[in-house]
Amino acid sequence: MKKGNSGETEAGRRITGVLIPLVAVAVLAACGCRPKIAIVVDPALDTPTSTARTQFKNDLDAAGYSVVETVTPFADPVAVRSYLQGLSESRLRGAILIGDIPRAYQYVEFIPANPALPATTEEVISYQFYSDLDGNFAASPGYVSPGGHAHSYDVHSGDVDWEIWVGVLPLYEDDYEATAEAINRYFTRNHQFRTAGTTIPRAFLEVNEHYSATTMAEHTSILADLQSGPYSWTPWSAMASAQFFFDSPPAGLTVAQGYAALSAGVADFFSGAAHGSWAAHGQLDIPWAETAASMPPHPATTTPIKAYPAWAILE
Ligand SMILES: [Ca+2]
Repeated sequence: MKKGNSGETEAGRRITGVLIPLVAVAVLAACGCRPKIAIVVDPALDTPTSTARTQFKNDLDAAGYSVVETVTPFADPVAVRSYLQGLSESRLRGAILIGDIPRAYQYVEFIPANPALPATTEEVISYQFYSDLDGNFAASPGYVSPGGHAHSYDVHSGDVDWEIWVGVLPLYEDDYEATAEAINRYFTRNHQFRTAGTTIPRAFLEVNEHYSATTMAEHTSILADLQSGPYSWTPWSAMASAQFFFDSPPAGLTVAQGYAALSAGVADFFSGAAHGSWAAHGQLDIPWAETAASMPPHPATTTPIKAYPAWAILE
């Protein structure tokens, strides 16, 4: 029987591989050292999302996380950050902010790699304010928030790395009823995903306006990237049924074919990527994305809709 570096046998490793998850869950639960996720809930969304949230919290618990939830009318982003900082000593991994949670802002400068292009500055919403819990956010003397925000910072210093991830299920267009419906739909799908796995009945479909291939070698490289590259939608994009569309004259492929396939109802999960890049077609635009929750036919196609995807990601 072969021995590994630490001296254990192949059989030992196999047995260990079976036992460790069961033992680990029991030990982590007992010692209180499970990785922790904080859920911060806007009080106005507490009752209307309560049932779905309970399911979500149970799912996280079953996945080995410890969940701490607060339903608090935080006065400002400093109070939210202080709350998260208080949890950060106890294996806090991430925070999910639900609803109208106070937002901090940062004044940032974008310096292009191309020296011929000018730097641009902008005041942006800062969820980094909650991800970096031990760094310093400050306003320099004389700094005035361009948007008139009370908590806006132009200096970020110290340990600027992020300690936790932050997820946001925001208040949508100041409409609490629509937001609650959307959040409940999300948690329902999340539960389906966790319990039924990643199976989808038809296919994953991606239309990507960023890329275009001029040779078959380029086509093959782009396709491989979309299937399993850093920006791919694995595991769905790696399935044999996945379909990808980008402009590739050597392969006779166009983005228009992709939108037609979407309208023809081939997909359960659609990803459309356009970004507003200078190279984009502009076939995926904001008005269409704004109404994509109901997945209307794309204006570029006249094909009658046979079925809509269950999920759509537009970027
Ligand atoms: Ca940090």
